[in-house]
Amino acid sequence: MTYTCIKITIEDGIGLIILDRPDALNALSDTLMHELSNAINTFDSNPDISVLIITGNDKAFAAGADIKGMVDKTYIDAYSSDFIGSHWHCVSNCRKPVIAAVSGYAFGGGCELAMMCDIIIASETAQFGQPEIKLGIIPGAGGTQRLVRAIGKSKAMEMILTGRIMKADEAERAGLVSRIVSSENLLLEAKHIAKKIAKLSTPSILMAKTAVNTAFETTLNQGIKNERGIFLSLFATEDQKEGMKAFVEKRPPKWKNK
Ligand code: DAK
Repeated sequence: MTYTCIKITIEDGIGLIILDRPDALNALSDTLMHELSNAINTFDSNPDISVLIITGNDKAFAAGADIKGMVDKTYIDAYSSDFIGSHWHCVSNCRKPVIAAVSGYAFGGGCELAMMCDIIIASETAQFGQPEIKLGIIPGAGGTQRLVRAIGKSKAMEMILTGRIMKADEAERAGLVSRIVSSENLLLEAKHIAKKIAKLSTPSILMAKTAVNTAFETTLNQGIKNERGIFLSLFATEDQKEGMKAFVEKRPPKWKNK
């Protein structure tokens, strides 16, 4: 597939996706979302890639879904087309860890896209918001659910009901982002984290992601049972033997990803 709204590169086991519609503040058009979905699926099935990073530019991660592409849609257009298609779930369906590196606006679908990622790193210029209410709609890609889980009901309700924007420092305090770095270092830091993950044993990384995500889907008891099953299954891997042996022998492990 030829990409016109994103750019991709592969480096050191990291698949980097840059949202690239700067004139529209990276508004998430249908084309962009289809390209993003294609790139994520391609990276997810590439054995040479361990971690994905999604980023935008200094001004915008993404200012939301493309309002100009939605303005004239009728209910029946939306219902009978691929409007709420699987391309909007591409990040949540990705088995490998995905890091969002956010500078500037992450509004509406842009904020939702960041929240679909596993880790959000923000620059000090990042701003998060779900301003859909000001357009006469509500968030449509998980915002009403993921924001509550990330920052709690009161803050999420205030943001969703009023369209209030949250700056990077508040987002960090509220737990939406894992850390804030300078704009110049944003991608560097995201790559640094990605490389740390990429160096570890792939089966345990994939299973850790699955186990953590179960916390959003089930009860504490069920989640702990699920964790126990995954934990025990890792004792069937060669990498568990190697990881523990390497510790005992005081040397770095040589992962086989098996
Ligand atoms: N869509 C389309 N174009 C956008 C855009 C957007 N969301 N945001 C900005 N742009 C365009 C502007 O129209 C402008 O284009 P030109 O006029 O130059 O042609 C250009 O980007 C620069 O924007 P501004 O001139 O407005 O720049 P400012 O710095 O003055 O303001 C701003 C930046 C981010 C505060 C402002 O642009 C703004 O308020 N943008 C809209 C933010 C917003 O309301 N976002 C939520 C959109 S609704 C779905 C899942 C999810 C969604 C939908 C469906 N399915 C699963 C089907 C999500 C919906 C949304 O995200």
